[in-house]
Parts: sequence; C-alpha cells; structure tokens
Amino acid sequence: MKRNPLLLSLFVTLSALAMTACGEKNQPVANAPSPAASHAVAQAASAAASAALAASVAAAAAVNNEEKVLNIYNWPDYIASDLISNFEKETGIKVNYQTFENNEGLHAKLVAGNSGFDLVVPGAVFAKSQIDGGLLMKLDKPKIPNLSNLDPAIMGKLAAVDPGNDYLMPWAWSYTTVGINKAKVLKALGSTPLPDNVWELVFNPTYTAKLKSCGIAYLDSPTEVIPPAMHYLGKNPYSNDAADHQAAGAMLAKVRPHIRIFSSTMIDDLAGGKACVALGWAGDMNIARSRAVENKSPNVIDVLLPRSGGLIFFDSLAIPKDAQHPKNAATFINYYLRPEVSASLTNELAYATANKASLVKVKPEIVENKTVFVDEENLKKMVSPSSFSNEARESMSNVYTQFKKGK
Ligand code: N2P
Repeated sequence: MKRNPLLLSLFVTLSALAMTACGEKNQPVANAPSPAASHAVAQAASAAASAALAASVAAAAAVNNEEKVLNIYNWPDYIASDLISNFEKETGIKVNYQTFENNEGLHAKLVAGNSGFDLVVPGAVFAKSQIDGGLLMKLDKPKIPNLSNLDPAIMGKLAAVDPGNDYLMPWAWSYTTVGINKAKVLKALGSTPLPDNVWELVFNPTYTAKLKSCGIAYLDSPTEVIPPAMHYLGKNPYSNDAADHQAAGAMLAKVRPHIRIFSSTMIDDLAGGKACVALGWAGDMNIARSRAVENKSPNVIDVLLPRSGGLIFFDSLAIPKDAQHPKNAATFINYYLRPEVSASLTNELAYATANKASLVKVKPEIVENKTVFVDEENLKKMVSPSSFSNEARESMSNVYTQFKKGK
C-alpha cells in the first residue's frame, strides 16, 4: 500500500493554505481596517472564540451527566496494551473490559438484551442482522468528529452492511486464511510438496493426515469454519443453502480426526510450536510470528495468501440499543479514532486499520507487509464479508456441532 494519505493530507493542507493566501490578497483595500483597528478586532474575535470554546466545553460536560464508567466487550488479543489506561487517565472514565470468543457468543448476548455492555465489536457478517434486528444504537455522529479520519473507500464497502455508516465504526480488519510453521510442515509432509492451493493444508485429508503429527489448529465457531470450507469447495462462502452447509460438513468430517486444537486464541499455540498449521486470522498469525521472534524460538510462522483468496472480516465498534453509557461510548470511539491511537493497535497487533489518517503513524514495515495491508492483486481475490439468514446460522451451527463431536 502506498502512503497516499500523506500526499492527500499534504494536498489538503496546501490547498487550504493557498485559499487563505488568496483570500488575504484579494481583500479590497478600501475595506481593510487600520493596524490598530485590526488588532482590536482580532482581540475581540479571540475573546469571543475563547468564550465560545469555554461554553461548548461546559455544555459538553453538562450534557454528559453519565457516571464515569464504560463497559467494553471485545475479542481477545485485540487492543493495544496501554490504550485503556491512557483513555482512563485522560478522561477519568473507568473502563470494564471483557472478551468474547466468537460472533455467536456476542450475538446471543445482544439478542438476550441487558448485556450491560456499552461498546461491542461485532464482525460485519453478524452486524447486518444486529442492525436490522434493532439491537444497536445509531452513532451520535456530531459527538464523534474524528469519524472524518476514516477511509471513505472502506466506509463505502462497510455501507453494504450498514447503509449510511450509521451504526458501525471499524475497529480493525484482516482475513481468515492458513498459517504455517514451514519447517515443521515440510518435515511432516515428507516427500509431498506444499500444495498450490494452501487451503488443502487444512481441508484435504491427504495433507491433514500427514500434518496431524505436528498439530492442526482451527478457529472455534460455525461461521469461522464453514464459510472457508464452502469457499474451498467452490461454493459461495456466504451461502444460505443448507445443502451447501451439509456439503461442507461432509468434507470436514474427513479431516476431523486430524485436528488437534479448536481455539479463538491460538497465538501461543502457533508461536510455541503446539500447532504447525492453522485455519485462523492473519492478524493473530502475524502476532504469533512476532511472538516467536521475541521468545527467540526457532518457530517461524508464515501467513499464507491463498490463490483463491482469504475471507476478509471487518470488526466494528457498535453501541448496544440498551447501553447505559452511550455518551462515554462516543467519547471512546472518538478517542480511538485519533491517528496515534488507531496506529498503536496496528503497530502492536498487526491488524489493519480503516483510519486513513493514522497510516502515517504506522510503522513502514507494517504498512508495507502485504499480509497485513493486503496488496491490490491479492485484495482482488479476497472474499468480502456478507451476511447469513437466521436459518442459515442455525443450519451451520448444527453442522458444526456434529463436526466437532466427530459424528
Ligand atoms: C483478534 C481477534 C480477531 C477477531 N485476536 C476476528 N473477528
């Protein structure tokens, strides 16, 4: 990815400067105030501006009469380590932070209501039915001026799920793919070379039977496993057709005996060598890669870009309909949208951000890593998120339960 945002903001700044300069130059001479008058006008204007600022700060404080508490529900390993403490220090808002393992778990909480959470982080695949089902609150956009930092191209894509971008503020994005510990995989495969289609490593029993000995890890949820399985079978990964879910189940049954780990937190399994191949999230695989390096471990983790594409996911901050602290939630969203704050997550966790203004603060090696910010050629092949009907989610859940049980 090129550092266009820098050029763009430079262009915007330059244009603004040029316009200001033109304005001053074109000021009619007859109307120009004397230097003394001009000083008095400037003083009056600045006093008025300070008064207005003080009034608006006071008004904001008066309007936000919520207790200084914010309850956040996020995925594991998905936040920069100092983000919450910095936010608390600056705002005095105490954050209670809990994690969930999969979209199904979060969805069930939202459907049940009274979750007690003020901010949640649904994947786009579930967010559509949460919006349509009235489970989320509209963002109070005037309270979140930093929304302007977001990449319009990504927001345009997210509008497929959230028309008008009224409910969702992208937290991070990545894709589901295959990751390997290459040395271990090559050893376990023996004379069999790596396949051209890397999905074979997790879905074809000829490969999984050999890789069983060094450990295969899968994500743990119906909507994380069945869509890539359908994709591998050449079907629509977001098919609502129960026959497609069953076809995926029949294929998965053949590899079930070879899978060692089901987990939404497989970073240490990969970094520590318990798993040599994973069906997982590219972001977590990149974290595992860095963690192995930090631990001076011999394990080298490679994030693979399947030639048929991975499955992109967008996770967004959203406010449950019955949140008790929506204003604090808006304060947090605006804080997260500061370029340096969004960049801190991407720098620490290798998850891509939709905050265009933050890219200049992301380490060059991450901006240029095409397994994080996928390059155009690979992006074209990736599958964009879509949504499932309630019936499809239920059908996939049945197929998945059977699969996991191994029956
Ligand atoms: C990061 C969690 C990724 C969330 N560990 C995938 N939707």
